[in-house]
Amino acid sequence: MKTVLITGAAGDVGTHLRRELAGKYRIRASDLRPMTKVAQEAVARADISKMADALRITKGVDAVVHLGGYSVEGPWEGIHSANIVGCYNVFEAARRNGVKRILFPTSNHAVGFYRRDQTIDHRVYPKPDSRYGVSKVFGEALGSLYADKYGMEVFLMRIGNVNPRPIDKRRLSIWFSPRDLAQLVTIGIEHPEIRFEIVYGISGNKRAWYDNANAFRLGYRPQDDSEAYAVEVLAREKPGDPVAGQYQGGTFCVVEEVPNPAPIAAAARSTSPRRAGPRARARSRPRRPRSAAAGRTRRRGRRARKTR
Ligand code: 15L
Repeated sequence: MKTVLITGAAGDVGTHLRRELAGKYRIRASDLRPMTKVAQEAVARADISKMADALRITKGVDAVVHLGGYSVEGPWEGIHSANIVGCYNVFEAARRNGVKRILFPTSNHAVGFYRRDQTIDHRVYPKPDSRYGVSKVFGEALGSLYADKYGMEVFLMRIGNVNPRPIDKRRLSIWFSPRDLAQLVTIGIEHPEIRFEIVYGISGNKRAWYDNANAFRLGYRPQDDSEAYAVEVLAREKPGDPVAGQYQGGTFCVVEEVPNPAPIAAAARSTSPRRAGPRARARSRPRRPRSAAAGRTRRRGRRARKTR
């Protein structure tokens, strides 16, 4: 049985994945936060922004599923420490420990500034919608480097929204059920011919904005489709920001911060505005337009720049 390290294992996606993969792999679940054990797994507390921790947890595993990091838009300091430094540490530690296979769940927000009337595939160039999206593009680039230069086997999944059910209209297009997530991750771990692949982490949604041909080529056969929930989801939908509504990334395209449901403690500890001094607090606060009119003008400018 293969030993698989899952970083960020205490988060939502990690928890779904550990449940789905229990019994199939020897799981080493790692996070900075405490977590409740699922079945027979081993738990390894670690702060991936520290190389020593990254080296310790990647020792002796067959594959890494690197979920750990800041999972939404937020202050740069937190994203930098978790998703830039932390991501580098995990790739580099895996390389030094001779781990060949690494699965990196990147995000729909790496390409969130594509319009909703476009269908995109794995060959499009990145159009991140946030600092968070930029950090995911960094992880994709790192994966490419480690595949080409060090011969690592890298499987990048641009994840939509993992949830037992789709939660709103945007998520009808990017919904990813836990069992489809487990199927795609299993392909990433087991497929004999992975060198460097980009796939979309979504279910077989009729409303998908992605041409997921590369995942299908590798054998992915999603079992779920958000359409089964469309009537009930659309009945609940309220009108939202018109700019956000044009782009695949939705609200990430227009806001400076999304509440982080599970900030990794490293980011929170080293960068929390509440704990920092007044100057750091001012630096880390998202800049807001001074008036509604100024906000409209800025947004219009942004729109003009982004529409290529
Ligand atoms: C993501 O990349 C986030 O990690 C997740 O929290 C959701 O916000 C998701 O995207 C989404 O777009 O719904």
